[in-house]
Amino acid sequence: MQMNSAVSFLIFFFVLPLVLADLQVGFYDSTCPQAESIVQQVVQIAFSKDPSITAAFLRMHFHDCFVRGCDASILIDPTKNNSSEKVAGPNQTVRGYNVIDKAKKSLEAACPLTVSCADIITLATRDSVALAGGPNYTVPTGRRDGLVSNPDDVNLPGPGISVSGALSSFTDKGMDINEMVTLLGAHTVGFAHCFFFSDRLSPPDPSMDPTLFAKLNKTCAKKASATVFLDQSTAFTFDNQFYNQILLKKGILQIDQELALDNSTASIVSGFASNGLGFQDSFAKAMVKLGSIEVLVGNAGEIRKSCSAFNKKKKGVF
Ligand code: HEM
Ligand SMILES: *[C@@H]1O[C@H](CO)[C@@H](O)[C@H](O)[C@H]1NC(C)=O
Ligand SMILES: *[C@@H]1O[C@H](CO)[C@@H](O)[C@H](O)[C@H]1NC(C)=O
Ligand SMILES: *[C@@H]1O[C@H](CO)[C@@H](O)[C@H](O)[C@H]1NC(C)=O
Ligand SMILES: *[C@@H]1O[C@H](CO)[C@@H](O)[C@H](O)[C@H]1NC(C)=O
Ligand SMILES: *[C@@H]1O[C@H](CO)[C@@H](O)[C@H](O)[C@H]1NC(C)=O
Ligand SMILES: CC(=O)N[C@H]1CO[C@H](CO)[C@@H](O)[C@@H]1O
Repeated sequence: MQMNSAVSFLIFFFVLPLVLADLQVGFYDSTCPQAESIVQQVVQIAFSKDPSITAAFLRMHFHDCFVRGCDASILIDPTKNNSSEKVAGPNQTVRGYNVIDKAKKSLEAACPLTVSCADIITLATRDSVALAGGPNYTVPTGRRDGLVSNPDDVNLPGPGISVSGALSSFTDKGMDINEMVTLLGAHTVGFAHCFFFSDRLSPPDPSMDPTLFAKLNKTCAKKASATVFLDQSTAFTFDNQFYNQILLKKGILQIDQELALDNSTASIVSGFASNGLGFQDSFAKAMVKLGSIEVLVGNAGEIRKSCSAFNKKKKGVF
């Protein structure tokens, strides 16, 4: 008897919280049943005004999850005496913050201090991908918001990285070569600024299609902050055309073009280029995996009241 109650004590107070401390589909079903539909409405309005919001969220989600895990650390504004991830070089040009803030405002009105900013990024990304013609996948929630945002933690791969260099940064996060090639398929939407690929223009990169070269050379001559579509064929549609474009030497970023040329990735690229449904299916699975990197769950971290600032510490508790 005594043994039994000791065991149930252990199960109740130790094992159970561990089980609950997992991401799960429908995490907010009882605490905030409208959570997912509130995010979806805000995203739908934003998308109808600017369909490039899909690209904004995809990049934000990637930059959040690859730095300290998916904990919304990317959303923290720097303060007068302290920096944050937003200030780091690779963050440059990440966008979509105002839409996340709008969703948070509606969620705080409906269910105060319940839905994390990390989950808002995840859900908004999912919804915007579906609106752009991509897969509409179910995604587990229950992430908590982080308490640290430090520019020194931002160590993201740059556009000139080699395939093997990129792969080591993905394997560090538990993702394999298939998942990496799949996730880079997100470059089927969105823009790139000239300063991220101008090294391919002088001297001319022989792996670039000459017509594309002429076009980029002209656009980028105007100013380094000019932008071009990452997918020159269907820039606002979430499809597999990115892979067909890089097979035609029409990749914009060096890493994108390398995926089609490198022996370790070329066959994955041609597989996705000829199988749009296969790509969508792989993408949904890889996004769920990306969204679970080093997440904070249970009682870790906090639920932020405002996504761009840590909650104020309670005073006089002790
Ligand atoms: C080796 C990995 C990667 C590198 C080196 C890389 C690099 C870049 C660069 C340089 C840009 C241009 C940014 C700009 O000019 O504003 C960009 C844009 C973008 N990236 Fe990546 N990326 C990588 C992986 C990913 C992943 C995994 C995703 C999402 C799953 C992603 C989604 C996007 C999107 C959607 C854009 C367009 C952003 C916009 O229109 O604002 N990238 N990426
Ligand atoms: C910034 O100021 C806050 C509040 O005064 C303080 O708690 C924090 O330690 C300071 N941070 C740094 C890096 O100085
Ligand atoms: C995705 O699926 C959900 C749940 O079935 C639905 O409410 C939503 O409208 C779908 N989104 C799109 C863009 O089709
Ligand atoms: C200051 O930066 C440190 C390191 O990122 C972080 O732990 C702390 O919460 C930040 N404080 C403020 C007030 O932003
Ligand atoms: C355009 O191409 C020429 C010839 O390679 C090069 O010298 C020039 O720097 C390029 N322009 C830009 C903006 O890179
Ligand atoms: C790719 O494989 C082919 C034949 O298997 C070989 O000739 C070529 O050198 C390889 N290229 C690279 C970059 O490893
Ligand atoms: C949104 C944001 O804060 N972007 C910053 C990213 O980092 C650069 C410096 O590297 C800043 O100039 C941007 O303001």
